Amino acid sequence: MAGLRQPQGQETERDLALLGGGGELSTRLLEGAIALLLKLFRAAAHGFCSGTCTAPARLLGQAPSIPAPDNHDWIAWIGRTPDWENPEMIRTTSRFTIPPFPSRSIFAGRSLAVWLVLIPPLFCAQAPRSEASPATHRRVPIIDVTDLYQPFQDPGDNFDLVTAYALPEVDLKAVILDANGPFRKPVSDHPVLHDADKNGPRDPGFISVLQLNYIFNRNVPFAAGPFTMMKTPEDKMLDVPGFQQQGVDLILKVLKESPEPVTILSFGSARSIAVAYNRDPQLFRRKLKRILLSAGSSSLGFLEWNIALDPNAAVRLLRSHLAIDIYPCATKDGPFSYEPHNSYWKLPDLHFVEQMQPQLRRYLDFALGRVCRCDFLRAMEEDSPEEVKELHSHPHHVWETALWMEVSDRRLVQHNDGSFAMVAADRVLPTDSLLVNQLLPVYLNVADDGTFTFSSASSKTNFRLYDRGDPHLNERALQQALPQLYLSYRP
Ligand SMILES: [Ca+2]
Repeated sequence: MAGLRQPQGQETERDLALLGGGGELSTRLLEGAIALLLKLFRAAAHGFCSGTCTAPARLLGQAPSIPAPDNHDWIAWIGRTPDWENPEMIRTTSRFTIPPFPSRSIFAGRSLAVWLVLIPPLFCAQAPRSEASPATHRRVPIIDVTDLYQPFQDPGDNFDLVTAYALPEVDLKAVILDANGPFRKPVSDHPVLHDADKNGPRDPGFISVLQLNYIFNRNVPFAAGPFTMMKTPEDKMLDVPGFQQQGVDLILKVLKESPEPVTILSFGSARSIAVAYNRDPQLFRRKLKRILLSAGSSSLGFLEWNIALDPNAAVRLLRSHLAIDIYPCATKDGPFSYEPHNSYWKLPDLHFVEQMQPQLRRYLDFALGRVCRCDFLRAMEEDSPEEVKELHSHPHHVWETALWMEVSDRRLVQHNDGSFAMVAADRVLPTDSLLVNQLLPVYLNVADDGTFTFSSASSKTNFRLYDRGDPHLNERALQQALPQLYLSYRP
């Protein structure tokens, strides 16, 4: 998809002349000119200026700062948003990027009449509105570490990986499958989580990754991490079978080869990340942007799942000086409870899956239905049996959404019609209300068992803590906004 995108600002006068070719002032042109003037008027009425604009923020109680559009974002900013998720639209709309309008230098030497002829057709083009997509398309390189299995242990992991592929803001460099030996067995014998799972056997989710590479026409590298726990926080795990070292090696390879720092998102145990760090801490200092860690509890008294999977891994990272954003999954009351600083929320059902792009729908149904087919790629071309739909009526537990909002620089907003959405930061409207969804600097103290406490930081710290304000409002908003996001995904 990246190959289809043209660098911004590359369009020339010639392109504009071509768009205006013929110079015929048709009804469409007049409509376009009127629409342009109306939009400019509206933009001015909303306080559009050369610096920043301040929007009301009813729910948050503080005024967000919305950057004014840069030179290339005019069309997007006033409501004609190219759909970056649709290659056809990228091909079509990328021509409409315009030079600074109309700066003194460009305006000089052109008559107003020329601009009136050239510009209206830009606004007549019927680009679909996609307020959620970003105006720019510089993508954030990420590594996704997930304890995704085939068949699932938590179907949320199979579900969540779609977002790593589909979000236009991220560039998925690798998938690391965090596999834990006890859960590969028919009945797990994990030393702490031993009663939790009788639904095995299973293996790392290679099939899910292959299916998504197939659906998205990608070749995202993937590998499994070690199946066993770290013996100490400093363990480099050089003694585990080579196959299980591939996940660690892949993290190091991506960091080495990336020209810019990479963000790592961790949705299972942090073992592969911690081991990779133990092997090459200097590389992490140079090439890691941040770790977004979905693990732990926001209040003491509960040993959360992702920490319990490998406490030494959590201890290693949380005693390092790496930049880490913590998204606690649980609270003292367990994994399905609500506090301002934990990330859990619940979808009442998955019926929206039925409206998703067909291959993505089949991918999810394949996972949810624990389908076991040799032709697992061809299965993406065939609709699932009707009985799988039954599974869509079950509630669905989610812990991952806030991390994706952060890495894609989206905001959770309520529009003035009452609806909720996750929108790109530069698409927040002056009339939108921002919901609390932020990271607070904290000091963090981790115990040897991986549990941690935190306190507000007044000086430099490498940790930030997730804060969602009212967790029930957050849940209500995400129950609407996440299905919408999934429905927007186009391979
Ligand atoms: Ca997980």
